[in-house]
This record gives sequence, C-alpha cells and structure tokens, in this order.
Amino acid sequence: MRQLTSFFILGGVAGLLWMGCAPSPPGPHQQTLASPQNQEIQGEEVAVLTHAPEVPPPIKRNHATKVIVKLEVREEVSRLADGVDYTFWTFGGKVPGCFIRVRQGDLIEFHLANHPSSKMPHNIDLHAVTGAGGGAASSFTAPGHESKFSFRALNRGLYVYHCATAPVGMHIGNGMYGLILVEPPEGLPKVDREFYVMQGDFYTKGPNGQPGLQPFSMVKALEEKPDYVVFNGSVGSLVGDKALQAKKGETIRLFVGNGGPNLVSSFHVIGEIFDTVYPEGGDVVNHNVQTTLVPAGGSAITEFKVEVPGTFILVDHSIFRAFNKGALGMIKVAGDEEKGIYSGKQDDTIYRPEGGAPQEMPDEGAVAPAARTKADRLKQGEDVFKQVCTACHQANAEGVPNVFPPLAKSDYLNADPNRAVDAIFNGLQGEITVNGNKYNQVMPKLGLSDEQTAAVVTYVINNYGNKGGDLTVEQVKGRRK
Ligand code: HEC
Ligand SMILES: [Cu+2]
Repeated sequence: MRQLTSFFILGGVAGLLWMGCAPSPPGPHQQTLASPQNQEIQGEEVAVLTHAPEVPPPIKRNHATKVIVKLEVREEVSRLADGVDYTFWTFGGKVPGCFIRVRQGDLIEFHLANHPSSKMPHNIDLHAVTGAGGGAASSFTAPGHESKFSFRALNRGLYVYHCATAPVGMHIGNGMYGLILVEPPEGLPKVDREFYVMQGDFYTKGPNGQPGLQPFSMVKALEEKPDYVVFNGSVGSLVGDKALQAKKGETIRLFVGNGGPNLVSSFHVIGEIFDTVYPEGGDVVNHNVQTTLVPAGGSAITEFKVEVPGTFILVDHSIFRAFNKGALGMIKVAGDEEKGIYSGKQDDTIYRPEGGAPQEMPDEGAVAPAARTKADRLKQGEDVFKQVCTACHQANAEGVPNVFPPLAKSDYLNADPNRAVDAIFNGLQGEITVNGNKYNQVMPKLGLSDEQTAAVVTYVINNYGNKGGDLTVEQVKGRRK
C-alpha cells in the first residue's frame, strides 16, 4: 500500500501541474482480456509519475490509450552525501528521473519542459522508443521552452531513458536518467510491493567526502574513476528511516536501472536470493539468482519473497562501491523470526557503510598545458568547442533559430572576437543581432580557464566561415574583470 498512499497524497497536492513526478488519478479499470500491440487507441490519460523509490500503480486497462507524459527538466543543487552538495540535472527534480509506466501498444504524447532557471538545453532519449535517436532530436529543449513528440510503445520491457545533449556523458553524469516500464498487455504478475532503484556513478572535483558544493570532474569521468556510486541519487538514500519497508511473507519486485554513465552494476541483495529475474528488463525469465548484471543504460527486474524478517542490504557487489562509495541500500522486513529458516542474531549496525575516502586519489593533474602556438590553440580549441560550445551552438556552429545564435559566419563575432571572450568570461544577455536576426537569450558564464578561452575563440574564428585571426593567452587575460 505504500506506493498507493503516497500517490494519493502527492496527487492531492500537485494535481497535473509541472511539479516533479506529480501523479494523476488512474483511469477506469476494465477486466476484459488484453489484446496484442498496435490495437486501436481508445481515450487518453495523463501518466502517473513517481519519484524513486515509489512506482506508479499497475495498469489495469485492457486497451491501448493515448498517454500524456509531462516531464520537467530542472537543474537543482541537492545533497550527494553528508556535507556534500552537487548540482544535479534532473528529469522531474530528483535523481533518478520520474518513473513512467505505460502499456504495450500505448501512444505516448511526450512533453519535455526545460525550466527557465536551467543553464543548459536538454533532451530525452527513451530506450522504449522505436525511432531515430529515441526522441532526442525531437525533444531538444532550450531553457524556458517545452517540446512535444509522440511515440508508440511497440516493445514491452523495462527501459532506461536519459538526456542525449552534448556533452552526453556530462548530462548523464549529472543525473539525467530514469526508467520507463512498458507493461505487457496482460500486466505483470501480482506482487505485494514494487520499488524503483537506480544506480549511478558520480565524479566530483574533490575526493569522496570532501565537503561543500562539488563540481563535476570531466577528468575523472573520462578515466571512469567515480568518487561516488549510489542508488537513487545520493549516499544513504535507502538507508535507516529511508530503507524500503516490507513484511515477512511478502513478495517484492525491484525495478532496477543503471544510468551509468560508466559503470556496470553487479546488483545483489545480501541475505536474499532472487526467485525470479528478468535480465536486462526483457522477456527471458531466470530463477534462483544471487547477483544480476545491470548494464550502464540498462535494467533488470528482480522478484523475491521475503521469508524471514531482518534488514537486507542492496549492493553493487563490486564491493568497494558499496562500502566506500555509497552503493548501498536497505530493505527492512518486519515480522516474527523464522528460526527454522534462519536462526542467528540480527544486527543492523554491522551493515553501516564504512565511509572513509579512498587512500589515494587520482591526481587531477595540471589543466591542459598552456597552448603556446596558434597551432596548439587550434587543436585545444577544437576539443573545448566540442565539449562546451556544441551543447548550445550545435556541432556545425549554426546555432538553433531564435534560441542560440550561429557562431558560423557570425557578423557579430567577426566585428570583434573579444566579444566571444567576454561572453565566455562574463556570460552574455540582452538583445543582440547576429546576421540580421535578433536574439534575446542568456548565455551563462562558462568558467573556462584563460588557456581554454584563448584556444576556443581562436578555433572558432578560424573555422565555420569566420574571418580568421589569433588570440593569445596574454590577450585574453587582460579582459578578465
Ligand atoms: C548554455 C548554452 C551556451 C553555451 C554552452 C555557449 N553559448 Fe554562446 N551563446 C548562448 C546564447 C543563448 C547566446 C545569445 C545571448 C543573447 O541573446 O544575448 C550566445 C551568444 C554567443 C556569442 C555572440 C553571438 C554570436 O553568435 O556570435 C558568441 C561569440 C558565443 N556565444 C560564443 C560561445 C562560445 C565560443 C562557446 C563555447 C566556449 C559558447 N558560446 C557556449 C548560449 C551558449
Ligand atoms: Cu541534459
């Protein structure tokens, strides 16, 4: 009942507003037999969305319908670990993104809104979509905009969705992933509890445990050396009071996802055996499994009956991740002891995370060496351009009409290349005219070093049909305020 209770509370407060995973009341339930995919679409409803670990209620419809999904992207600062904050990029306000539940054959009308306070454009690639990019191109959404596209849920299964805006690794690394379940027409077997658990790896400038607001580390992400590996977006999200709850004798279903961006999870529950696993969230059924692999960008469904009371620990069995980096959660099962099945003293405390930073941290190393020659700058600048500028100005530097001005053949830029330096150092807002078109948007301050700035501006003015030139690190330095 846990999920239903919170569903009604949330529903009352939030209604159909853009408020995270605000659910809406379920449609009428019918009992006739399910029919296969590609059936006639009857009626429409607004999807019930939930934040982890809650899961929307099972679908009782016996026909396909139009399901309206409204998901809002927000860039939010919140807790990653005790004393450690992080600017998460989210689908619905939290990591992982809202759980979406539809039925095979449904037509999904997807609305992706990007909150005006966002600094970045975002989009969504749902692995449940049959269509180029999984919806990515159709859902590219600038801050303060909303996109709409539709798709038919042809294949059943448990699918990951994620942001696919460049630099993709950074968007996923900041928490932009979630799960969408496409139920078979006949539904899934009934269980007592369903929960949503999604793993992710995080890369911070400071080592594990270093307090304060930690920025994303591209260096560590490239090396695949995360400081944090967590379930549901933070260390301890499923521990203590926030542990998943069940009663002895109940059957639990976990919808397990892995957003990555890099690691594969060896998902295990200490003290339990999965009676049933749907590996990779597909149709194959496996039984009596100890540990199941959950690929980055993949999922698994596990089911198990809890025959004895106690605290059962969810881990990524790559075990340093569990005890030292955060990939640890709990299921507390209430009830009288079953000495015939398990006799022994039970103690929650032995499972407490050891915490503690790794003994040695990789050296962040110097930032890229100062680009001394124009050739160095052109080369380094191309990397910066791809990693930073393409997110908004696009890979071909043509921009997006009305939203992001072109850097290609830009008369605004060619009139004075220092305009690019100033935009990078200080941000740029207010009305400007580029090649005869007006833009009135906001480019955020980018926090690039003097070297990176000299390099990227030199690169841009020597490419994409611009007039050429050279900017040295010294020249750029002089413009910092
Ligand atoms: C988060 C999105 C975003 C990123 C990332 C971004 N820009 Fe911009 N940029 C904008 C917006 C929006 C404007 C228009 C601002 C306005 O309307 O006043 C703009 C304007 C500009 C302009 C002036 C207009 C023109 O087209 O010549 C230059 C030059 C520029 N950006 C260069 C860059 C460079 C170089 C990078 C990468 C180092 C970069 N920008 C990264 C959003 C971005
Ligand atoms: Cu994104």
